[in-house]
Amino acid sequence: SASCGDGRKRRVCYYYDPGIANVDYGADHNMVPRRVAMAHALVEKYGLLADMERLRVRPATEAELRAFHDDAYVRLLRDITPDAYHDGDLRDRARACRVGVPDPNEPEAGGAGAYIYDNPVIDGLWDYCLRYAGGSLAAARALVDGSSDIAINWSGGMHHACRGKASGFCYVNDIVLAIQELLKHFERVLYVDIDVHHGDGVEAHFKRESRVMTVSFHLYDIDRRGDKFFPGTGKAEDVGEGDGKYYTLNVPMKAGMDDERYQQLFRPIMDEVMEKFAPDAVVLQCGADSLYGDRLGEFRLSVKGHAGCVSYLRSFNVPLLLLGGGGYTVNHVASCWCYETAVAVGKEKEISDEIPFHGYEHYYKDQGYKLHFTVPKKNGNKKDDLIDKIKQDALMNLAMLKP
Ligand code: ZL4
Ligand code: CA
Ligand code: ZN
Repeated sequence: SASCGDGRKRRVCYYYDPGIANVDYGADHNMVPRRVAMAHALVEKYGLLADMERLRVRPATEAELRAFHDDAYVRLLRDITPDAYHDGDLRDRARACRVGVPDPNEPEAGGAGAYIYDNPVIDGLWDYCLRYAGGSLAAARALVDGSSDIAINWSGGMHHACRGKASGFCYVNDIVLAIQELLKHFERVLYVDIDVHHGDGVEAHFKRESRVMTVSFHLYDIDRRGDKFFPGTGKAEDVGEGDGKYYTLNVPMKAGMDDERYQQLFRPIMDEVMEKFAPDAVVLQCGADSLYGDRLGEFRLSVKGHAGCVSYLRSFNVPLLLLGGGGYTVNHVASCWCYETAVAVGKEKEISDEIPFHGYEHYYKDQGYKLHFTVPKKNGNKKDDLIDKIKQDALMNLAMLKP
């Protein structure tokens, strides 16, 4: 089995489109696309661009989006603007697709109305969707044409978007599009999702497909007072259907997961997945809301703990697509994706813990201007019996996979 973080070099390509950094979901919204510009500024100042090929900025086309999304939804994303929303017909079409402009006179209406806060009609929405999807497609093609071993698009990873509607801050599912692109060349594609939320949109699309295996690690809590943790799916019993039965794996966890316990699950489970499924390409959604201190997530991973997943999968020497995703404490997100870029090129031991001057250094005051924030130790019982149960459930499902 694999040894962690071997020193062998990889050909890495990197996608960054500055056009995404200025997108604004709204003043109080948790999703802040500027975090990708912050990560990029760090990557640049640490000198990591010299070790990667920079992919050309290439927005997706309408036709490319239609490879997954339905026509009516693509047309809506193309036509809708904050202004156009307020007149008549478009408003109803938008609401049906779960996008909208929140009404201040109707704070958090029930039903579809509530989700409009999650998926607002923002200025430049169509352009934004084409740009982040274009990045994931370009990255996938760099693996398909064999020019790279690892391809990175931190602005992608929007795992909740569905065929005909937005969900959970995600409008276009760039992951499904990228996997479809990889399937044109690779026989089997593995999707791994370490965002704190369940990767429901990707799972739903491939749950009947045996050429794609999806594995999501996430916080699962339907028993909380008031509400479930979003999206409320992803229990261990959900294993896929038909030809795809057992090609879906869910690893539901409780709040408070730390590096040690996360890796106690991630490594043995991924060892088994890599051996049984033997993928020809791996897509890793690196949602950074599983880090300690996230505004939405409730895990306690350090940057090194999170990046341990990247180095572990990298060590298998299979073409690897790295995507972003969630991440709502922007300094933590930028630290994490910069460090993971360093892991991809094999230079994580060489980059200094001192945040360089790069224009966003003031965001790092609370972490002492260090790349690695500290995770306070938490005492109390470790509930390792729970970890064992989660691991057993996962390994039992994997045992059903034909080798
Ligand atoms: C907000 O404060 O759980 C949006 C979203 C906007 C501004 C002011 C509006 C106030 C938290 C979240 C009302 C907001 C109510 N504003 C939002 C069931 C919900 C219906 C909508 O990382 N309300 C929905 C989505 C999740 C729900 C998580 C993770 C994406 C990813 C990949 C998506 N939706 C309840 C919430 C705020 C807001 C404050 C918010 N929304 C937190 N969690 C959700 O997996 C990128
Ligand atoms: Ca996940
Ligand atoms: Zn998330």
